[in-house]
Amino acid sequence: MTKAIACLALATFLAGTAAHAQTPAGTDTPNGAGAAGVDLSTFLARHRTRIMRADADHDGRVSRAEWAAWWDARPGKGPYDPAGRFRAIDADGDGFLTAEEIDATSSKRFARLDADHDGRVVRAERPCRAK
Ligand SMILES: [Ca+2]
Ligand SMILES: [Ca+2]
Repeated sequence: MTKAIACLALATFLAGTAAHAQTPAGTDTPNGAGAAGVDLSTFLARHRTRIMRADADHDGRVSRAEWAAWWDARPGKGPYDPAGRFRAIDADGDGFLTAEEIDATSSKRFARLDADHDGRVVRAERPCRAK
């Protein structure tokens, strides 16, 4: 179950970056979707940038209301469970997502995905693409 949710979240994330890069799905790209994989700093920066797009008032953190409004405006594109995703990232439970909290969550995910611990996550290590 946990893996399925992570898989969905990752698929959503990858779909977002693929669309952003304007490359066809499944094409190897220099920005990390291909065989070379992504390193931790790229992975963190990408997640942080993506989540911080919801920061409507540009105060450097994403409130629960900003998060909800962001995904409400994009039906079908958000995480499987936006409210649950918010709670998962909001480590101190103050109702705001900070860059530090986003990075901490992304670091844990990176560590889980990096099966051979070489510091890069390659396509074969991504749960939805390993078949
Ligand atoms: Ca904000
Ligand atoms: Ca917080």
